[in-house]
Amino acid sequence: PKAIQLKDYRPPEYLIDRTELHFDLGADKTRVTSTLTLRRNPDVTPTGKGLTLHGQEIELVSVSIDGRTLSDNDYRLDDETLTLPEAPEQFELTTVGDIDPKNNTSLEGLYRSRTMYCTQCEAEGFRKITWYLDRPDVMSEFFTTVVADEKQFPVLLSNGNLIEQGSADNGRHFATWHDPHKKPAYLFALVAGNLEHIEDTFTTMSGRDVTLKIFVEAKDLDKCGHAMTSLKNAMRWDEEQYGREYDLDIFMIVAVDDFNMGAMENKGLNIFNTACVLAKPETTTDAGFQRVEGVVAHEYFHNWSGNRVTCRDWFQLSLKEGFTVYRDATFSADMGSPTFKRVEDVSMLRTLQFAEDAGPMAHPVRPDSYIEISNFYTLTIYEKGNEVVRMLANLLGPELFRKGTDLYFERHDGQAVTTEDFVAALEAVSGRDLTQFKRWYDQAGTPKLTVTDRWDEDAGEYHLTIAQTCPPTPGQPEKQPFHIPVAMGLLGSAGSLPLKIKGQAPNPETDDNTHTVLELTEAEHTFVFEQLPEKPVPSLLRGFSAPVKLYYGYSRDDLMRLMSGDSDGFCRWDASQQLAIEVIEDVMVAYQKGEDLSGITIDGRLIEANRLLLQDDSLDKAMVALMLSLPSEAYLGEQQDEIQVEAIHHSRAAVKRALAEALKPELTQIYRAYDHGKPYRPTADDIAERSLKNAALSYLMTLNEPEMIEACEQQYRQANNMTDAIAAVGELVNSQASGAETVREQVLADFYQTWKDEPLVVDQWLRVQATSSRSNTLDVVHELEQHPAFEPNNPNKIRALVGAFTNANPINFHRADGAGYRFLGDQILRLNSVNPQIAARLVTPFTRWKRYPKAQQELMHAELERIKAEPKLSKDVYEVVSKSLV
Ligand code: DPP
Ligand code: ZN
Repeated sequence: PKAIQLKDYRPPEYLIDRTELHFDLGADKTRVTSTLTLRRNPDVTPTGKGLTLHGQEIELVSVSIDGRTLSDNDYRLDDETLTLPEAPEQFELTTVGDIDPKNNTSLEGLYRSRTMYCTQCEAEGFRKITWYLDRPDVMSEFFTTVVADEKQFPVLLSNGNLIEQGSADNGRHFATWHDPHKKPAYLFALVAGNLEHIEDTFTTMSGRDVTLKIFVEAKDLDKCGHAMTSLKNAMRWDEEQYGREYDLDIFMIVAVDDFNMGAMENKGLNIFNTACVLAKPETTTDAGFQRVEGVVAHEYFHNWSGNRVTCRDWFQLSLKEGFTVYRDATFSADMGSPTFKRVEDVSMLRTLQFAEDAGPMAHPVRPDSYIEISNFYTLTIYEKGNEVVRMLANLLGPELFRKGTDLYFERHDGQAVTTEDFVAALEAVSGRDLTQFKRWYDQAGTPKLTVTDRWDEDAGEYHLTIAQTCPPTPGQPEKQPFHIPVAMGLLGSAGSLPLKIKGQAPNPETDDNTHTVLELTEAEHTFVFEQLPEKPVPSLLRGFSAPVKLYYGYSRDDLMRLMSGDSDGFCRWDASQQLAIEVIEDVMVAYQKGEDLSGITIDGRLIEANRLLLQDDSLDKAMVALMLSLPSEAYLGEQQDEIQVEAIHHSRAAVKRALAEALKPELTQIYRAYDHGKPYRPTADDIAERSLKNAALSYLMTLNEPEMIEACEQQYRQANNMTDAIAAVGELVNSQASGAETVREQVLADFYQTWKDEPLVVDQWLRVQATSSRSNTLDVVHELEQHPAFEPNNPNKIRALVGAFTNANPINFHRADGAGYRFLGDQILRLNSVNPQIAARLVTPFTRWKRYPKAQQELMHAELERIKAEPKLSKDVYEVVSKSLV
């Protein structure tokens, strides 16, 4: 397979003004007739090579130009293209082809999911439907007719507005849709099925009524309300925050069970993984409710950031994704708890994106080459892309940023553009030179800030020096300094200190008396703070103002001061995590020496800090829950030079147990005070309360006491919502107590019996077992693979069982005998031919092989080699595996 390079980008030689599609959904095959109105692109000098269209896995029936059928000599056909060497300047091209959606297990193009037909065209799925210029800079007006059996497929949908419908021969019917907005093929969608829907209306800011419909299978009709509310909130928010109004008379969402990603922003017809749209308290956790709200908003926001203004080529993917994640993250923050949302996002970024950025698949936010674009729907494109937009928004401040996005949308409406164009609009409104800032788009790797300081008691001056470096990444041995905003303040013994930087006037946009943003542009800067009454503790990177790793030698007392006294919620939380990391690392040293960890004493400061948290009624419960939670094993691993899975797991567990012992009265009180009969609401306050209570339960369960096991079982049986139910199941599944065995078996069996007809709940049942830290988990996973609940080709099931075991269960996945690795290798090889995208995603844990001790490295390396030796390796898997082996 060959790499595609950004530097090879050329504008299209032909444009498609009009696209007319006719789908005949047969019992067996589907016949697609496409009529394209083509003309030469006046801005491009002809290369004389004619016209080459993309097309894959389509059986050609006929090709004609302006109504004249071509003979075999008039075109060339291969596995990926159809070439017309003698294409005229301007013409109508009709192709007829047969496709086989029933056997399309890749879930790209047109495919069958349970009883319905649906499509997924981003990034390059449209070429599996018909021959086309399947690239985002070719935008066309679409007319789509679908013909299908009326009984089996009463609902026929596509993009835009329904312009005609009626009956056809043999008990069939048809519908014709017209999308007046020009769009690239990746935004095309079609759905045919026996679906029910809920309906609502939204009146836009200019007073137009838009019909909103959410289509699902009949059994899911009771789970659409939250998505509808979220959609209306998102529509209003986008009007208020960005001045963006919806532009069609109808907006539709369809839920499908088999879906490679979360959801897809097809124009006017979003298609969603059921996991990202269905929600009701009995079946959906708090995290699930929040995910639905966030994803519904995300896809809706794409209507402007993605659809009206789209990407020139796939290297620009973050243009729409980074910006849209930023939009949905700020939306979710507005709807719920901003600190909670920020901490959640930063945790994910620092654990998973930082790992990606330090591994063989590291790539810039705007990559310059890829083999398979599906492999680039990454945390870097989405989450680091979000951070880059967030930095821009913060550098400009809210007013200028809004002016900048207004200009961007106005300038580029209906165009396919680049990240340069986005930044240019922000430069134009602010007068700022963002040339250096743009390195964030071009240079991969996580910058590292090393902070040192000096206190000059006599002068009352505090000297803060910040140096930046960035490690090499594939293809980029050397890095230029980044433009890094460091939001900060200084803490004294009684709270925030006034800031006065020598030689610098305060910036009224970002500074108050106690908060400022330092802008780093050089490899090293020193800032001198004057007129200080005492030696301060610096509060750095407030709100996580830049996606960097920051090193400063905080003492544990400094961390306690930040935890209790800083004005920034993020920094308080981060200090709690840093303190916990240090205490866990103390225990790791003891573990490595072979000491018994069962009754180990830990640094009392961690206990005291947590006691204060638990006793302070004035604190936001969300903050308490967050600060009380220990850093994950994955994040702890990220802090180590070499990841010692067992040491991390056992030391973290020992610290958790020691905290539970010391804080048992406080934790018990929180647990007992919770009213389990309270009606469920997914509000920020209630979510925080549940999360704190379940954190208390989790601590107390480490004590292996019979009354807690009983309480846990009771919580499961009494729960009126899935958050509490699954939290209890999770604790029982992980419990090492001998008394938990019987309860665990009963509860798991009861859970399955209760929910076996709800696929999304069954996913949770699989996940909770796959992530158990008990030592027989791999055997359980093998058994579950044979269980009727596990559908081997359904992405959600694969993620719930295989993905959860290999990504979220380090102690069992990294078993010394390599059995966990072999399991993953087998799954990747099995899925390679079934669904290459999903197979390639599963490789991720293996990409980190160099981070582990030698014995584990060798075992993982052997699995990568075994996969690479597969003769029919998909491009998707090949790219990840071959880059990992470099
Ligand atoms: N463009 C889609 C999304 O992120 C990818 N599935 O919303
Ligand atoms: Zn997106």
